[in-house]
Amino acid sequence: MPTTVTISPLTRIEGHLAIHTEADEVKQKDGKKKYRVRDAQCQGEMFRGFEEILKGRDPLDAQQITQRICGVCPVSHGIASCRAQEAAYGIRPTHNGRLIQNLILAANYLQSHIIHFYHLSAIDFVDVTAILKYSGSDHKLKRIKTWVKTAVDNHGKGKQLFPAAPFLPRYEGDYIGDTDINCGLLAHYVDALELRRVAHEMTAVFSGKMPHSTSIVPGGCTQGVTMERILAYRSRLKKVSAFVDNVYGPDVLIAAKAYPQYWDVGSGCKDLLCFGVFEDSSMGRKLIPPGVLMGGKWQALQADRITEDVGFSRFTSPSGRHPSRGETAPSPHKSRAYSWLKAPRYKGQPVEVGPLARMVTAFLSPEDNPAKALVGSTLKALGLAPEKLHSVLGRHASRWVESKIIVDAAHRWLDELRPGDPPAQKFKLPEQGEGAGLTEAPRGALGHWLTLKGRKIDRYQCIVPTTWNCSPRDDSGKPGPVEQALQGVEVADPKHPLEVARVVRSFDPCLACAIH
Ligand code: NFE
Repeated sequence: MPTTVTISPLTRIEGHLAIHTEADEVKQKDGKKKYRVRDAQCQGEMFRGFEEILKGRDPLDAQQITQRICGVCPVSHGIASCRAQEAAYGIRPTHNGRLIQNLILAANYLQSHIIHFYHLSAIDFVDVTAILKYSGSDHKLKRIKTWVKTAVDNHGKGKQLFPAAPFLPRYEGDYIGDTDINCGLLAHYVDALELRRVAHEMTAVFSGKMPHSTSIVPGGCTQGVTMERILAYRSRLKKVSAFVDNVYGPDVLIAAKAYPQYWDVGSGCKDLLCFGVFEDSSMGRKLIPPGVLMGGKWQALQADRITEDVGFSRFTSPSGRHPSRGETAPSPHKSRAYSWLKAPRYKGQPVEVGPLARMVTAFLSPEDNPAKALVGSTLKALGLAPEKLHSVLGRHASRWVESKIIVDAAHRWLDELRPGDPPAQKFKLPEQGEGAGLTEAPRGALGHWLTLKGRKIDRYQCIVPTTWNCSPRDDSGKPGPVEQALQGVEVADPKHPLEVARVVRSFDPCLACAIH
């Protein structure tokens, strides 16, 4: 009989995700038991229905309403909606509008990647109780020590039970053993909170506020370009840039050095999809180009080959449709169904999306792009074959490499802004039309598909990064990318499935987005 290993809910992600696995006992030479995951299910546990909310509304509300899908990546939804509307209206953003959208999105990516590494994932590796041995004078570390000590002292005494969340309680397991390394990473955990604030301020320079930008519109942005705004953004970008170079990169290397086995854990389906992101010229060329990896080979993206299955999803909408014809008919009690996520497929196959997919497809793309040099030099420095990127550590390393590419590009986009030039394109709303907005959110490929009738939204469908990654089985029974990545993962203690959590969190799931 297999052992059931369940994490419900999985914390330190956005939204409501349950992971159910079945694992087989494996005997080891030393007589100790361990468990190997044979099968996994990702269960998205909530329905929201944004696509239904949008029906019949003014299309110009769409970039505002869809941003409410998520507080972490609202900018990406705003931009995907604008791209879909621009296609339907037959317009392109102005020179400044394109660059401002890039700068807003760049800041959102940077805060997202920093929060993911330090605040969501690193404490799967860092031993927070090591702080109890700290005897130095760093103010922030002393405060963390008091916090953790109170939790440890009070635990089980019927007092305030868990006052050190998100540090304690936790799954017990093979955390980093070196006290100095643990304390250093905890100090960076606090520094990263400050950097995240700085990145949010960068977003707000051109977007009015964060989350939920008020300024992104089809054709550009309502916020004009001034020297003051350029300086406000650049001064903060320099701080984030220094953190990415001097702290984030070295810390990813520390994790990689401490856990080299995670270059071989959590590989998943190895087929990858990227829509491309950051319009890098008025001709629609993207900084990170679109591309697909299937069966180990790079191929050009064919967006008409995307479908969504619902065989195991809580929907009665027709299965296997292209999203431009998709429907959202919730069915909470449907038999066999175990998730509120649909199962998007590319050419009928599950594909992984996200920073790993972007960096690998860009690295292999025939188009010149900055990932070629940086992915190549990073692999060389680490002495790794590209194949190793399909892993838990590959996802963390890809996020850092991408942060570096984005920081460099943002400096250039600031130089290219033209103060005083129009930030947005004028346009007239057509009676009817259709458009697809394909972009990339921090967590991966994001698509919005829009149909207009009588100047109102007739149909709106989103396929969101985590819907790709955490999808349930498709109609043919093929598991989704995270479900596949969990197959074969070894767990030391089924009551403390830290190894499972590490794999799932490496995808940076956002269930709020995925179920939308
Ligand atoms: Ni809610 Fe999002 C990103 C989008 S994820 S965070 O990044 O789109 O599935």
